[in-house]
Amino acid sequence: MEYNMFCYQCQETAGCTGCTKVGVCGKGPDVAAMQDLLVYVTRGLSAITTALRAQGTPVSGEVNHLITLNLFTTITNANFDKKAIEERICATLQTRAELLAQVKDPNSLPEAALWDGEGDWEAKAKTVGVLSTENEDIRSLRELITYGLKGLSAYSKHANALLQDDSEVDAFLQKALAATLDDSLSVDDLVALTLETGKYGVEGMALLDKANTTAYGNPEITKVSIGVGKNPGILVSGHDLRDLEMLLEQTQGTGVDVYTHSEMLPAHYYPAFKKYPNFVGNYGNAWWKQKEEFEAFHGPILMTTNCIVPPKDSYKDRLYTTGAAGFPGCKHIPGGIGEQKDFSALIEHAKKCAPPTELESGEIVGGFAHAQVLALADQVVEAVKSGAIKKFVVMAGCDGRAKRRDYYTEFAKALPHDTVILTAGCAKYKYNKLDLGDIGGIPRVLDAGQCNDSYSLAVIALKLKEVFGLDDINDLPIVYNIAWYEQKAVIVLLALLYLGVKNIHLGPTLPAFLSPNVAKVLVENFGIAGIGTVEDDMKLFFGDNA
Ligand code: SF4
Ligand code: SF3
Repeated sequence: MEYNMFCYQCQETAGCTGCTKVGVCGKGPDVAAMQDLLVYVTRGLSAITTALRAQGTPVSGEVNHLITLNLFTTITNANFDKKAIEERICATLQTRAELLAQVKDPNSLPEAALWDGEGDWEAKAKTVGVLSTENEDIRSLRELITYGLKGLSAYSKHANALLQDDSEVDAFLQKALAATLDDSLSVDDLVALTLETGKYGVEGMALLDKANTTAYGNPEITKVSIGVGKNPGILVSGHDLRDLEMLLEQTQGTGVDVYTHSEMLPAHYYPAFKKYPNFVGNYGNAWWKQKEEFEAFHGPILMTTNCIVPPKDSYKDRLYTTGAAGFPGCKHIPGGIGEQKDFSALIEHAKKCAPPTELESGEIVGGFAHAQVLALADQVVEAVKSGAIKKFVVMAGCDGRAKRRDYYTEFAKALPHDTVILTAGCAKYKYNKLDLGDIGGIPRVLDAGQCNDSYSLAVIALKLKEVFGLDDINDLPIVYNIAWYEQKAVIVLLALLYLGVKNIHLGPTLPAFLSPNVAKVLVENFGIAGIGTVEDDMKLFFGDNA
């Protein structure tokens, strides 16, 4: 059967099987085709860079950055701009041609490394998308690896923006991406590569953690206002802290305030951002509430990365993109790694806008990344030893539109009072405004930061394992009930599997890209499971204590 498109990379994929007419996210078949083609040429370029490294020829940082930015561009809700994606394909083909000339044995390269860009791109895209791999298990593993690498590339890109690189992570990312073209690899080979992807997921997150904390200090306990001030404002969303920093610098003394939305909330936890008097607070909730919240904000909005919801006409002229993000008809602010971006257009725009309409008032508390939690380690360990805290529940990940996600709010409410939620990512908006109280001064929701900061949760778990003298991370009083939506959650999942974490519950639905056999491998080896009703899951996790 001929489909208009085929994409099943996110949790909201149509019918839990695949978007075939148009994306539930709003991605049209033309954009989906160019994303498929961009992934294809990037796989080809990665085969070339991998061959170059094998023959001892170094690969430049610029090429590594091009590859990570390409993958990041194809993450769910990052870029809907066909023209921008076509430009990235052109740049990739050009770089590829230059590097191909240096490969000693080009005959060993796959077709993706040799395709010269001639002919009808849409027709070509139809032959290289997800369904071009016929065996469903190989396809499933190739896509699982690719989505993990997309998540990894997002983390690398944010570290690169802060001038930090890890050439080993880049080399692995490209080797693994090239391996998704290799027909000689078996299911077992690809399962091993999936776990290795998790290993580099940990490395990539560690790199970003180092980049963020070196540049902005260690996140610390912070109360963040969720109300509004009287000045016009600029709302910043996505995950890129460097963009936020440049915007804060440029708005000083202009009378324009800056607010965070969704995944930018954790920026308030960093000491370096506290010095800006116009950095007012967080406005609204998770990404999928954009339509009503962006309308009510009145001022310009800067999308630094995913998640963009296709904007309503009422505020489309106020929506700006930068970096990997893009939307046709919205102004894109240019600027590469190490370059100053010019946000004066947003600032002038903001001056003509009304101040935001207040949606909420009060404060939320966060800043429990690893350094802050480890500073409280004595208190936490004492609470565990005394039985005041019986369990930690990792509820990190993504939020989304699906009604089924109300489960997470109800689950948080139903948790026994001697449990503490560890979170990161926009999943937190399902319960971070509930009054869940504290245990001896330790809040019952400990927010480590963005999805990027899930690394902190691993560091905290490993530290507790050491403090309690345990051999197995699974002997800790920690359960995992993770909500996923897009590909950054995939790399977090693979990273946790690599660290040996078992029995992770993943919801609200299991990924459509897991074939029955691949799902079976994950269930049998790692105890991965979905979610049930709140009542059943309470019994499952807490038994008689529920
Ligand atoms: Fe569908 Fe998700 Fe792909 Fe969008 S990203 S087309 S919603 S599977
Ligand atoms: Fe959210 Fe898109 Fe995944 Fe960064 S903003 S967690 S969904």
